[in-house]
Amino acid sequence: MLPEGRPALMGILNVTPDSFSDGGLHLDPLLAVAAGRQMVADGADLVDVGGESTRPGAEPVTEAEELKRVVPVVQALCTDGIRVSIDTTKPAVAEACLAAGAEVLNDVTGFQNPELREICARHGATACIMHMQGEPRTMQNNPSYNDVVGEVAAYLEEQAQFVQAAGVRDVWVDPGIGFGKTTAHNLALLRHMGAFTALGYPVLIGLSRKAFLGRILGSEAEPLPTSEREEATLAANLFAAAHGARILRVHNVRGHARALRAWRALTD
Ligand code: HH2
Repeated sequence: MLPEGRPALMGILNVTPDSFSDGGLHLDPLLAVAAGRQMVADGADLVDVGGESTRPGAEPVTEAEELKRVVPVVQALCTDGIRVSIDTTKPAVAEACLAAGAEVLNDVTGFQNPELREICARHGATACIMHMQGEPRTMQNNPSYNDVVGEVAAYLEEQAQFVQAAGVRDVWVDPGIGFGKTTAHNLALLRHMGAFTALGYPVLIGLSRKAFLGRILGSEAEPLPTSEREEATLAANLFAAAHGARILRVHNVRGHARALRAWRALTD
């Protein structure tokens, strides 16, 4: 399902009031569906629907609330023939969305929950395994590693084996930019993308508008705000593409589709 010669673009569609960049924009299901369709018109290969923010400090939402937010949106997009990924950690949400036609299960907790592995296998879905240190509420308090690249790669390799042992055939891996990582950790992960591509699974990178870009542009104490991180996002994503990322998870699909067209003209 992944294109050759360029990374796939995964459009971010958060049906939440509090996501760090698009929070509140798509809480109305009609607006969410329209935004998903627009992403595809702009060049998205698939749309990642999420109903719970995982930004640092985010409060968890109930299963009932998350189901209410995402299922109608996933149903409508799948009915349109749009490829959908569901960004959830809850088995009931995964089950409902994969039953509605979503093709990818994106779990920021890395499929540590065996129930998610079983659901993903039963639906023949792709598992997107992400690395996170800690949990969203506290993960940015004091992230620490001896060898961030080695530890993240070892974790992804081990989780990929668990997921495959449960019967999942298609696996993507994601180092989890910004999930329990300092600016230096994020930069090390991107600089050493080869450690992740070497695992043999398509690598997804989700860095769009994240705080480390604001800190590079501003300072650690005064990061540039989310709305000022678009050019840095494009630069970092083109770097990731050049180093083998197969899927880029982005807010601004149109800008990335255009940038990738120019990039491809040079790399073809
Ligand atoms: N980042 C976010 C959410 N889900 N999934 C994967 N696989 N990789 C990521 O890097 C990733 C992810 C956080 O970004 P966003 O969805 O824009 O914000 P929020 O969590 O506040 O809804």
